[in-house]
Amino acid sequence: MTDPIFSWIEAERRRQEEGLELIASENYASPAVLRALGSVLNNKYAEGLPGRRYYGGCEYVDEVERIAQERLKLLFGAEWVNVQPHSGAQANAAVLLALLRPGERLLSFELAHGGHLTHGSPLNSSGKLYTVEHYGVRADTYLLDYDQIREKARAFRPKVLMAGASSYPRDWDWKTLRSIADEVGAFLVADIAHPAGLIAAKLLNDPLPHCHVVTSTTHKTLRGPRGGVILMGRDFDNPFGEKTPKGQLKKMSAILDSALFPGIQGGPHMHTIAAKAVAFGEALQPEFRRYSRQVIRNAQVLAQALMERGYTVLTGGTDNHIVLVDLRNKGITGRDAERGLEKAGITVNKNLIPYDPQPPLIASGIRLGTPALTTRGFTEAEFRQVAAWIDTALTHLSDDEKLAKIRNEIREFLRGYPLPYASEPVPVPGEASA
Ligand code: DSN
Repeated sequence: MTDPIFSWIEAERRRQEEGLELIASENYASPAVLRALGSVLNNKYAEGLPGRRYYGGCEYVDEVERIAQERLKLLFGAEWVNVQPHSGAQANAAVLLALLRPGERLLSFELAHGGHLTHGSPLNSSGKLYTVEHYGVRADTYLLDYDQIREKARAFRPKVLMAGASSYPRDWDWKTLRSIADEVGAFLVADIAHPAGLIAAKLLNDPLPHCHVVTSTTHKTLRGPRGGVILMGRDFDNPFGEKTPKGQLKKMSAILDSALFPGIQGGPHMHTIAAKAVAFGEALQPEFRRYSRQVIRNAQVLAQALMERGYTVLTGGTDNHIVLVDLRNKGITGRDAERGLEKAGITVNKNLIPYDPQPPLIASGIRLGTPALTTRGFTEAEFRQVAAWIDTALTHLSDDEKLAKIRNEIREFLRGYPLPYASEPVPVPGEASA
């Protein structure tokens, strides 16, 4: 008998194929990326770095990791990289462990305004280990206020100034942030987990020339396997002023490497590193730039089409792949919108809006993202249709029949945009077998 797990995988493959995927942090990795992920590299232990491992038999995985490093450097113009973080959370934890001692000060973007748990939330190790202060967006524009960040930095004197977001639809001014960091003697860390692919495609401001350290995930706009990376640009060689036992100055890159392993991780996941290398190779192709341009255009069209239908899009639009919708004028909560849209075959996440009167599990908004559907071939016309479906679903939230009708319509429509994944020859749970 087949393990039922494969039936659930097939059910999930179908769900991905038959619905509109609008979660901003998700994407459809290529079959080549999935092939590397499902490879025998899963079986190999390889603590250490290429050429300096704690295990034998690493000659082939060394090549894989070197290729991943070289491609990533090329993609971002980085001087130094580490491709081993299991995900963005581990990349951030390692960087903070490298740059801060317990109790030292971290200034970062407020979680409730679009920041991330790993940037100092009290629920995360970053908030438990370090002394944290946050900056946020302005209440009138929902935009970052760099004067406010400078003032906070002057008063708080952080050792690390962290930038980057999970739900901020605008670009970041890295140059100004570096001037603030330099003024107060802080390290500037950028977490580009969300817009990484758009930055690699040179469509958004580039943090590498300005930030001491950059972290990212590899599975969102970058469209690779679930994973993380750490990068450095011009500051890669800067010493911390810390001395080795032999009295030599330690390099920042060496401190970051050892903060990740053995600091917080054990063996690197070599199958994921191979899949990262495949994804970086794909992102280096001219096609990826075209794709990324379309991701932004689609988000802008989606924002515009929703505003034309009376929705409040925060900041009046977007520079990237994210559209944040404040649903208060429609009298709908984020939670109810997420549930209703799911019934209509549209997957989104409820999202706090800055200064949200609702708690996180209810929230006043939804976050929409265009990377996944753009991978399926959606352009401006399809995204106008997406806005129409969202609007119809949100205006019929208690009409299950209407929501089911939209779901069927979407399923039919998506037959024209197939995913390149082979189906598992197993029965799907809940379906009568033929
Ligand atoms: N969970 C990711 C997101 O949805 O943005 C961030 O970690």
